[in-house]
This record gives sequence, C-alpha cells and structure tokens, in this order.
Amino acid sequence: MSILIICNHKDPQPWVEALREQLPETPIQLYPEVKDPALVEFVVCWKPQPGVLEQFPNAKVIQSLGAGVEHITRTQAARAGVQLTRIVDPNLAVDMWEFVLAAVMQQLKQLPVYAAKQRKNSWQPGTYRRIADTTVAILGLGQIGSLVAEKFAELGFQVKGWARSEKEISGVRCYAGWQALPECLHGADFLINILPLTRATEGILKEQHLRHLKPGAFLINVGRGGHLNQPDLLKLLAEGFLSGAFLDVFQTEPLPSNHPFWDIDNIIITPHVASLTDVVSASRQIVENYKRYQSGVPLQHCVSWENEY
Ligand code: OXD
Repeated sequence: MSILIICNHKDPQPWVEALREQLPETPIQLYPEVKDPALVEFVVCWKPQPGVLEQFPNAKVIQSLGAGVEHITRTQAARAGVQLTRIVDPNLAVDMWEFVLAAVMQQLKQLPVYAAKQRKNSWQPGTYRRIADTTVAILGLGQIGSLVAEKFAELGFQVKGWARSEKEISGVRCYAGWQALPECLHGADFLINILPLTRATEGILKEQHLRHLKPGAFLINVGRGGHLNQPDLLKLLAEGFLSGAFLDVFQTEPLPSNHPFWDIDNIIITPHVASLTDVVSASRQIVENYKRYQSGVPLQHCVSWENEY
C-alpha cells in the first residue's frame, strides 16, 4: 500500500519528508507522478484539482492536510465507502487564539491608528477601550472556537458564542441554532468568525446578521472567505456601521492584487496565516490514520461529506 499526496497552493516537500521519515517502508507518491492509480487507497489532499480523485477509483481514505475539508467536499464527488478525515491539532486552536487576541487587542488600544499617524510624524493621543467593557461574539464553537471563547472569557471579556448545536463553555454565554443568532450578535463589539464553511454557513457574514452587532463593531474573519458577503461588508464599512474588519481568509486566495479590499484603510488583510498546520504534529496524525486504516481500526477525526464538518 502507498500514500498519495495531492497538494496545491502549499509546499508538499515538508509533508513528503515527514511521512517518509515516519513510514520508511511505505511508498509516498506525489501527484501527478503516480505509478499505478488503481492501487491508490490512501490520499492526503490540500486544495485538490476539481474531480482529480476520479483518477483513483479505489481510494478509501481522503485525509485533509488541514482542519477544513471544504476544499475537498466542494471539488470532488462524494463516493460511498470513502472516508473523509481532517487534522484536529491542539496547536491549531492555540495559534488561532493567539492570533485573534492580537487582532482584538490592537483595535482596543488603537494601535493601527497610531501606526498610520507615525507615518505622518503626527503626535495625536487618542482614547482606548478596556477588556472588561468589551463584548466578543464568536461564531463556531468547535475544537478551535471553544478554546478561543474560553480563553477570551478567562481574560475578562464578555463572551458570547454561537454554534448550530448546544454547547457549554465555562464563562461563555452559548447560543444554538439560527433563531438564536441575532441574540448572540446583539450588542457585540467584536464578531469573530471561526466557523467551518458548509452549505449552511456560506454567506453568514451578511448585512441581515451584521446589523445586530453594536454600531461601530469590528469584524474578524478567520473562518473562510465564503462566509463573507463582500458587498455587504463594503456597504457597512462605508456607512460607518462597522468600524473595520480584519480579514485572514478570502473567496479567492491569494487575494487578487486589484481587489477593492486592498485599498480600504479600515480593512486589515493577512494572507491566511491565522493558524498554520504544523507539519510535525499533523503528519503524526496522518500516519496514525494510515496505520489504523491498514489494520482495520476506526479512523480518527472523520468528517461527514454531507455536513462538511
Ligand atoms: C485549515 C486552514 O483548514 O489552514 O487548516 O485553513
């Protein structure tokens, strides 16, 4: 048996090396150089070309190279008997927490404003806000979102969290289901989106929902670009209803150089770096799933093709 890696928009070499080191007896193939496609059973993917898995009719496991799987569910046909798995790494949750904390704190203390003033040699003291007076609403309370919510609460923020199903997180007011979404958003100073992209959550960051936030609220999107309704964001920023947005993920990545977001002062852009998959810990999970598959043991971190999470 062998492992096939199909990897786009990410350097595959560190993954090839990590898997070869841990599985010295197993052939690790890198698409498109595949010896016998009919023998491929275990495929590791990142942003695979649409329909590429049809070339491997005997594939039984499709393992995502990251936490998200929509890059697979949206480009490949679901096949009966093919298991879809993802990376669930505590490092991803901690890294996400540190990133969104930095994004919130720089707004509370107005650091981007001072950075812009410095470029004009301008000394103009302003005000700041305190953690205790700040309400953060978090969309998505899975493994990553729940850690982020709990950590914000531990620091003294007022924290609200929303998920499609009921959750209990210490110090966090949790809301479940679509009817509860407006209540969760109501009065929040910051909205942080950490949802997986599914057919249900696509476009959730739209005017109809964002209007429930406190006027002057700030949006942080570290979920997926497909969650955001771009014209609605531009409208709410132009009106001043939202004070700004911090965007790490985009509908098209890399963000095209002529995209209007680049030129808007109160949009901060980072290139999908909020929480990067760690090759060392993630490759261990892939190896574990590969060994489980070989010995017929249930796989870890399985995802439903239909629900996409
Ligand atoms: C992931 C990501 O899904 O990097 O892991 O966005």
